[in-house]
Amino acid sequence: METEKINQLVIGWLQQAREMILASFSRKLTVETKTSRNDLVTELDRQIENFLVQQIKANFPAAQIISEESRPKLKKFDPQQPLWIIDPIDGTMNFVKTHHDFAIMIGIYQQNQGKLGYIYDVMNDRLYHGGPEKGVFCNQQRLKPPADLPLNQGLLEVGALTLLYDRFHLQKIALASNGVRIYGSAGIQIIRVLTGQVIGYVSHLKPWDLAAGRVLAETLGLTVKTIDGSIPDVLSSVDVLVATKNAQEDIVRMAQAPY
Ligand code: 2AM
Ligand code: CA
Ligand code: CA
Ligand code: CA
Repeated sequence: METEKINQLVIGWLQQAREMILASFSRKLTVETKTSRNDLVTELDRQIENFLVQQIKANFPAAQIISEESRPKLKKFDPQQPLWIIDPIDGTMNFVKTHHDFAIMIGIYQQNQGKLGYIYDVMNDRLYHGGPEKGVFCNQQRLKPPADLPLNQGLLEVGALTLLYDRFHLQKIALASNGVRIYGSAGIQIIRVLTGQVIGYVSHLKPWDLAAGRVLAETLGLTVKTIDGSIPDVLSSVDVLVATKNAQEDIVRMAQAPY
């Protein structure tokens, strides 16, 4: 199926998923913990995931699917076939506590190359979407590549735990920026890099946290690198940096400094 037809289908599913989320605010939700008291899953994470997986399977029988709440095994994928990577609600803690600053994310890859990415900022009704064939859009508006500013000329988004535990000198790196911001959703934080509001985002991410944003960031000429400056594997959990090229060089250099 051609890219634009896939795109129209996915946008329609995401709009339906948003309606499910808005409708859920009028009832009490089931919330469970996973690995720790701060690692949550709600009935909506599962409902959105099931809905998207059903739609993909019905329309694309050859699709391989990785989605967070199905606890996927990450070894068995054929790079020749399309791979859909889903985070049904990114920022579940924000969803539960604030009803704001969470996203639905889908990344579509083939031969380890990103084809299409979707980050839906649900509460602001802003869908960031696109890929190398068509460019990157916020709803209907095309995004321009952000200015290539260095670390000391912009704000930096980070993962809270990565900063609090001071992994790879992140506190020093954050102090070298114009200031640190922590929105608590990888998707929302990557959007802020895409739009040039911040110069980078650094965190430890799982494949579904990065898949969508990676396609969009690379399409806009931003870099997506591990903290030691190498290219992240699509199926690995990594310390990763989505940033302008200049900020990426600054951050990797500081992260590699000896203790
Ligand atoms: P999630 O809500 O989809 O789990 C919060 O800092 C960001 O880190 C969110 O994007 C969140 O995605 C992600 N994250 C990944 N693993 C996490 C964990 N064990 N606990 C909390 N957030 C996690
Ligand atoms: Ca989660
Ligand atoms: Ca996530
Ligand atoms: Ca999630």
